[in-house]
Amino acid sequence: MLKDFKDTIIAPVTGVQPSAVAILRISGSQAIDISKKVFSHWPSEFKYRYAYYGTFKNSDDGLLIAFENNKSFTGEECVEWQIHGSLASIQSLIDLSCREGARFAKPGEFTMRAYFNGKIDLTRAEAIKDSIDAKTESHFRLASNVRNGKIYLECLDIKKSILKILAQVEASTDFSEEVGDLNTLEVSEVLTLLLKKLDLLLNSKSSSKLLRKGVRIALVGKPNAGKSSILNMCLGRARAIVTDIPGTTRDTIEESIEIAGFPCILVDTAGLRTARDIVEQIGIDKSKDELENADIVWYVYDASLGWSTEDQEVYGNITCPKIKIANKSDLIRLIPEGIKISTFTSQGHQDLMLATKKLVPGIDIENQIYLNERQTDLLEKIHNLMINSLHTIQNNYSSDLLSVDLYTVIRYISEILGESANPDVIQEIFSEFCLGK
Ligand SMILES: Nc1nc2c(ncn2[C@@H]2O[C@H](COP(=O)(O)OP(=O)(O)OP(=O)(O)O)[C@@H](O)[C@H]2O)c(=O)[nH]1
Ligand SMILES: [Mg+2]
Repeated sequence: MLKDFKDTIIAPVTGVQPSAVAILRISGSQAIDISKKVFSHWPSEFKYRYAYYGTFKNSDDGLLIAFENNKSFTGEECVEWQIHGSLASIQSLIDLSCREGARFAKPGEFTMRAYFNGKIDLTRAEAIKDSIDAKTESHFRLASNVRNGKIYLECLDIKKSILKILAQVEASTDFSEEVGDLNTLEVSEVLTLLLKKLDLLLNSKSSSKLLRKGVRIALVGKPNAGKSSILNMCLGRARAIVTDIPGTTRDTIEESIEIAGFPCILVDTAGLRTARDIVEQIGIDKSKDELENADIVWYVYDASLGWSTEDQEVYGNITCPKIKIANKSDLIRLIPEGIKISTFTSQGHQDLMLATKKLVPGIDIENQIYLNERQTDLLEKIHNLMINSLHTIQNNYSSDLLSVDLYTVIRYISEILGESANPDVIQEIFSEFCLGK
């Protein structure tokens, strides 16, 4: 899916300004010409991928590095200017470049060009965004694996094997006298192996989903049990209001933390009781929604008051993985039910983390593949078609049926890789990128 881009585009590729240094990237057929006009020390013996120090036309000074199209990120001539990261310097150089014929780049436009210019396939383009969005190191490393071609290579492998089967099917139909009948045993062995490969890929789908959306942990319990105090203890700061008045928290509060390499969202909720007013009722309804939507529930009770029938009623109805937390354990001697916590002394904090880790699926950085929803969806369709194909071959049904299914598999693989993806899908993917990427 190659495309010829006429415009030369420019944007800062570094983040929040002001900063010590900013990098402006200019990409397209005029990148060098425009750079020559704004950089006053253009070297007489210019070389690509060499850093040159000099002054820019807006009187800033910095470095310039140019990349030829087969070595650049975008697959076009590309020049990067490292300048002072002041808004004024950045804006004036962008204005100067636009006057010389460049245009300000749209979000994701550099990566989109890299994709259309055949530098990367769609899975690697998506992984660039995932790498930028990653909130934990393990998420970043999994996204990097995809960026380095893990899904791309797996898909190419599957595609190659399917094309081979299709060639055999066609040869056995068109030239049966020369090549003989289709070796159904061999084909079903290959299909079985491919199905195992797909199973392995799809095994990562639930942990990929959790990495993407974060593990939602709801802090639930009666008023005054110490839910907000536990939230604050886990964050290491006083995020939620804590008082001894039951019903202090009225709305849900969400904050991110990392547990076992997973981004987790801790959700503090309003204490469960018969509401005293409409505001509290809305808060309690939200707490009940959180109970439904959570991946894990931390059920908190006041250990000094003991485990009540109301606690048991709510706790017993929680269907997702749950942890019983006996808070205020500094107030009692007896070992209560659940994990003993005191937010006053931080006792039990580590135990809580360890117990939660056990409920979060482990991450195997080497073997796991980070899949997004688009890829998962297509891989599942491929998986179903392969099961059909295996069924067709094992029951000696018409080889036309086999061809139709396997050609559809090829089409779906091409969609995963972006070789034949719908333009609207492509547009949507790149529109979610940040500016300068
Ligand atoms: N002794 C003792 N008191 C605690 C502990 N944790 C919290 N408290 C106290 O218990 C009271 C209630 O704490 P919160 O964290 O506001 O309780 P909550 O469950 O969020 O209450 P609501 O928002 O009303 O649902 C406050 O006075 C806290 O200081 C603890 O570990 N030990
Ligand atoms: Mg509270």
